[in-house]
Amino acid sequence: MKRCAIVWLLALCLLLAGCGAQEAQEARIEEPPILLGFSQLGWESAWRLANTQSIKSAADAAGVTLMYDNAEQKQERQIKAIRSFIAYQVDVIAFSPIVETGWDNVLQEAKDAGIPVLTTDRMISTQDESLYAGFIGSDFRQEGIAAGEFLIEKAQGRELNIVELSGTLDSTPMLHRAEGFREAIAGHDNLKLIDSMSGDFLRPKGRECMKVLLEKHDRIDVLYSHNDAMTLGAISALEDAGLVPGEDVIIITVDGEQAAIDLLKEGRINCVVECKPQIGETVMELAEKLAAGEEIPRYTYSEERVFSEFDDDLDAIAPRGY
Ligand code: GYE
Repeated sequence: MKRCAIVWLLALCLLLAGCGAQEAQEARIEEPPILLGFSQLGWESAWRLANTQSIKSAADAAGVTLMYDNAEQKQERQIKAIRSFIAYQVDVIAFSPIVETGWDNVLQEAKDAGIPVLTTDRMISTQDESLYAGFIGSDFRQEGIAAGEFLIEKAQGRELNIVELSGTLDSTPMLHRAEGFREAIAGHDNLKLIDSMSGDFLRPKGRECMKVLLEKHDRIDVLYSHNDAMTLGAISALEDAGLVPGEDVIIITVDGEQAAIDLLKEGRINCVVECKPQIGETVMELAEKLAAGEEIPRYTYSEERVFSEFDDDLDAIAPRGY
């Protein structure tokens, strides 16, 4: 039986036993904290660390008991964590799916156990939409569009060769940031996407991929990178090759870590598309609703902005906190 139904039943018994409204009210106040099982996908970037921090501190502030597991970039470990949350009969399961596919079996088990599921930060792809209650995170397609729109303005019709460093294959940010960018630059024949490699959202891989791309292509004018960690790696590879990032190669990145904003101010990055990791508070609000048996919106998106060399108030950007 659901926790909240037990509490109401208790209150009803007290009333029937002749207790007054005050005692019933007290029984309600003593409702135990909700138990939220949260599976984080890994440690790959400063964005991810800030996201974990946001979830943990929001749980504390909301009085939510958190069962937390970090899957260290392994889907099997996320599945294992979700199974243990089911075994513990948590009130709600939230998880940030490393990739979009492969969740149906374990989510069916959660559904059979009557535990609602919220996907945070990334989405899943399934034929059975009843396997999760909702999603909270960023609109990655919009982020890709914003990156493309910056480039159109920056290019001013010039012919430019673009390379893309994409995130983890089959992950929502990788798929949608790629899609939005292509959608935005479609029809702009001066903008040529000449290559794309996955750097798995990791800084060392960003550096390695950029080296390979520089060896492979005579002329690279633009780097569009799906996250700041890979961008930082790529920038060191460009500098090793004697190129000036921000001048010789236009750099467009996504996330908005402090390190990227600092490079934007120095002119070594041209555009930073913001992606907010601080979604903890909203995750708790949605989890509380789900635990109470209430409906939640199917999609809840963060509001985000773009920082670029076209802004005249770069010094006014508040410390990013990640
Ligand atoms: O952009 C990247 C992280 O899923 C939005 O994952 C997140 C992405 C973020 O590793 O830095």
